[in-house]
Order: sequence, then structure tokens, then C-alpha cells
Amino acid sequence: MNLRANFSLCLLLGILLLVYSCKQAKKEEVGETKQPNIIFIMSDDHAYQAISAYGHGLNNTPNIDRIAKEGAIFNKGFVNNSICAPSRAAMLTGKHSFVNGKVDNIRPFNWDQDNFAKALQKNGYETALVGKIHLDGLPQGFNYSNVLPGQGQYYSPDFIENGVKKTYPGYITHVTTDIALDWLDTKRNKEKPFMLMYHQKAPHRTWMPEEKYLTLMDSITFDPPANFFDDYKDRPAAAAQEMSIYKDMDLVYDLKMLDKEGELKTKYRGMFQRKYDRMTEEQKAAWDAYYDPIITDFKSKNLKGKDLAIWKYNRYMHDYLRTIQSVDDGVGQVLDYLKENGLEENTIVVYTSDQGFYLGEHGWFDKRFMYEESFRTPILMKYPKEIKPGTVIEELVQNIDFAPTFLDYANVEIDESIQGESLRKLVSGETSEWRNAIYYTFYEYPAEHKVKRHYGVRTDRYKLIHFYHDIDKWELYDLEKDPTEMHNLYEDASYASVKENMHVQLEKMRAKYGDSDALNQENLDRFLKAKNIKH
Ligand code: SGN
Ligand code: CA
Repeated sequence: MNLRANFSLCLLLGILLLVYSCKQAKKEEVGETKQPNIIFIMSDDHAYQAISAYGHGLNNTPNIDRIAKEGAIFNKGFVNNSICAPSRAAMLTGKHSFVNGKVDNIRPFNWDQDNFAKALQKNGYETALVGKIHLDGLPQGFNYSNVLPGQGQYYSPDFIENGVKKTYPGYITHVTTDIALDWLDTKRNKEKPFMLMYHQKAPHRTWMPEEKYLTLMDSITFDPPANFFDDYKDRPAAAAQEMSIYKDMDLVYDLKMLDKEGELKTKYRGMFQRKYDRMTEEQKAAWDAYYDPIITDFKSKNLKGKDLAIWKYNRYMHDYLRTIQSVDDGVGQVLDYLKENGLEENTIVVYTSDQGFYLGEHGWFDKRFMYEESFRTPILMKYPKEIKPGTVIEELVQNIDFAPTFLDYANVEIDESIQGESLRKLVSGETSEWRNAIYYTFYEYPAEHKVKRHYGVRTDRYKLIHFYHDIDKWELYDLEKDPTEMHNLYEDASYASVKENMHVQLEKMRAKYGDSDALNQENLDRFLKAKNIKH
């Protein structure tokens, strides 16, 4: 090639480069090409009742509330299956449990299937998973993972960093936050957009607060919810559970009555002793200074019946809410980091829980049921570029919607096998067209807490549930008239047409998502195998 030809080629390339960079700059200005960062914050068993933005008046969560103030709050956010691992699997895959194969906490999760983190990673994202995931096996789809083995421990927690186990000194909620911030600040490739899953263990059982919050709300006495002494009339599955605050909460394990005299010999005392032993001498001293006087007082009172139930409820509420305060602090640190580093405008922040939780409603703790407190989950989301501050969403949204939402914001194709819907247009106010019913399944039975297998459908106003396996019982609720689900209307003649419509809705949902009795009955394993889902 001669000199002139060389020169012309360089000129042409130069012009092309100039045109391209002008176009790019223009696109970035209007936010077309710059993929947003995503921080997906999740805590474990965090009841919406215990987030002040939801207005229940139990506690103060100023940092979580900031997400709602600067963005949106979802008043009807739900899960597909109210238990940890299945909910997380549904979030990662955007698919119901009977499709992704993770139907309960017991069966292994198949990481080989598609998940939104893998899709983002393939499309230019730097991805990380920090904290609780509860899905066995090495996480796939992440440049960095540092996760808890199983449920994790509140004090001196173990983590598995990119497959290697190590123990960290300190309190789990802060350790998790520090790992997340360290990844954001020093570990990630800053040339790329990022997606961080920052997942806390708290406020999961057995609700061990950090030293700083041991006395928080100490002077407050909580009144139990109106249906605390529920009689479970016409609801045999509700009557059969083992998650009663009064009957099933262990005085030592759950309520911290580890007396030095060893007189309170409860079933799970040994289990709690092992958790206590993970503390340093300093931590133990702070712990004992708070709990020992309560233990002495409790032993002297010899409470029985209703008095004991209400005492237990208060003990539970205090510790549960205290663990949330540390979660809220962590959220504040992460939001501050975004602000201080100029990342606020282009970062989507979501706060949610893997499911809701009972704070005394029906007399319970734990979750699992399709009743509102555990079926519902908190969802708060901010993205200054597209979501107006103070947005309130009343439509029925579900945890299977997160995967398509993130992919949509990242301009990544949403595979048609994904069952959730992107929330992007809904939350920006661009559309009000939305689904009018959601579907639910729960399988973990026989198991801890004895909540029977069930599935059901919920519309804006009604809910139909079928409990099966060693029971065959239908329940129907009118949530407008009976928001706390105390009256099963299934046999009520005045609801005959509602019942019929809800059965039609249920069949529609099952057809839409591909569920059937084949999966619900004894042949669950065979069914999953036939669908080629490894487990
Ligand atoms: C543990 C808890 C249960 C809880 C499950 C599932 N018991 O087994 O109370 O329902 O986890 O929780 S404990 O004695 O180990 O604390 S989940 O959130 O992981 O699904
Ligand atoms: Ca959970």
C-alpha cells in the first residue's frame, strides 16, 4: 500500500471513529447505552410489618425507608413459595418452583440452569453474590461469591469465598456489609456495570442481636395482634402447624433464657449453647449483662397460660426487631457509598426479603403458609433515572418478576421460558396493564413446623387455597372483608359464584405456568425427573 492510500485509510478510520464516539456520547446522555448498576438487597424472613415505610408502627428503619422515599414501594409484593431456598431459586430463574425444580429447602438446586446473573454476566456485567443464598453448590453466574454455608451464624460467622471456607470475627450483618462494600470499592472491575446481590441472614431465627442493640426498645411493651389467640376454626391445616409462639418457641434457643444454673432444660438448649459459645468473652459479657436479669426475673415469675404467651411474644419481638436495626444500618452504608461515589443516579437498588414472616398473627412465628403475612414480602425499589420518588404500586407483583426486571433494565433479552414479568414499565408509570392473579405453591411437608402442602391463587380481593397430601381441604377468603383471614368461606353459599370464579382463575394459572396435580401428589420426584430437572 502506498503512502497516499495509507493516509486515506487513516483519514477514513479517523472520521468513522469520530462519528461513532459522537453517537455514543449522545446515547449516553439520553441513557440509552449505559447499562445501570444493580444492587439487589435481600434479608431473610423480614416481615413487611417490621419496615417503617409500610406504616405498622413497630420499629424505625430509616435507611430502608429511604429506598421508598426516593423510589417506589410495592404494597402487594408476593413470593411464589414462602420458604427460603425455593424463593431464592425463583428469583434467580424467574420461574416457579415446579419449573426450576427447587421445590423445598431439602432438594438440591441445579445451578446449571439459566439465571439472571449468568445472563447479565454474559452481557458485560461484573457480578457478585454476598451473604446468605441457601442454595447448595458453587454459585454460577458470579465473578465473585462470598456466601454463608446453609443458614449461617450470627457471631463469628463462616463464609465460603469463591469456594473456600473461612471464619470472620464479629457480627454477621456487619461482616456481610463489609464484604459487600469491599467488593464494590476494591474488588470489582470498575470499567463494567455491576450487579451485586447483598443478602443478609438477619432477621432469621434465632434472632441474636448485636451488642449495640441489645437494649433497643427495651421499655416498649408490644400488644399482640388481634388474632394472636386464634382458634383455627374451619382451618384444619392452620390448626395442625407447629409454629406457635406459645407452644413451639423454645425458651432457651428462641428466647435466650440460657440460665447459668442450667435449670431450664429445653429441647434446643444445647443448640443455643453452641451459638453462644461462638461469641468472644467481651461479647458474652455484654450479652449476659442484658439477659441475666431477664432470666432471673422470668424464673421468679413462673408465668402460665396467656401471661406466658404474651411474655414470649414480647421477648421474640424485641430480639427480632433488634436484628433488623443492624440490617437497616447496612442498607444505609451501601446507599451512602453510592452517593459518595457518584453511583446514585445510575444504580437500581431493590430491597426485599425471601418471604414474609408472622409477628404473632394467628399466634405464630415462621412462614410457609399462603396466608398474607408470609405470602407477602416487602419490595422497595429505586432508580432515579426512571422511578419517581414516592411511587406506590398496588398491583400484584411476585418474586419471579425480579429476573425479567433486571434483564429489562440492562437491555438484555428476556428468554421466553421466564415466567415473571418485567416491572420496569409498571414502576415508571408507562403502563397500568398488569396481571390480575398470582399463583402459589408450597411443598415442604412432612417437615419442621408441620405446614401442609398447598397451592392457590390470589386476586386483588379473593384467595383460594387447596391443602393436600394427607388432607384435602379448600379455603376461600374475602380479603376486603376479612384481611386477617379468619373466616374460611369455602362452604358459604353466599360465596358460591366467587368460589366458582376462583376455581376458574386457579385452573387458568395452573395452565399458564404448567402446574398440575401430577406434581402435587406423591410422584413429585418422578415428575421432576421426567421434566429432566436434576435434583
Ligand atoms: C430453620 C429454622 C426454622 C425455619 C427454617 C427455614 N429452625 O430450620 O424455624 O423455618 O430454618 O427457614 S432453626 O432451629 O434452625 O432455627 S428458611 O428461611 O431458611 O427457609
Ligand atoms: Ca427465609
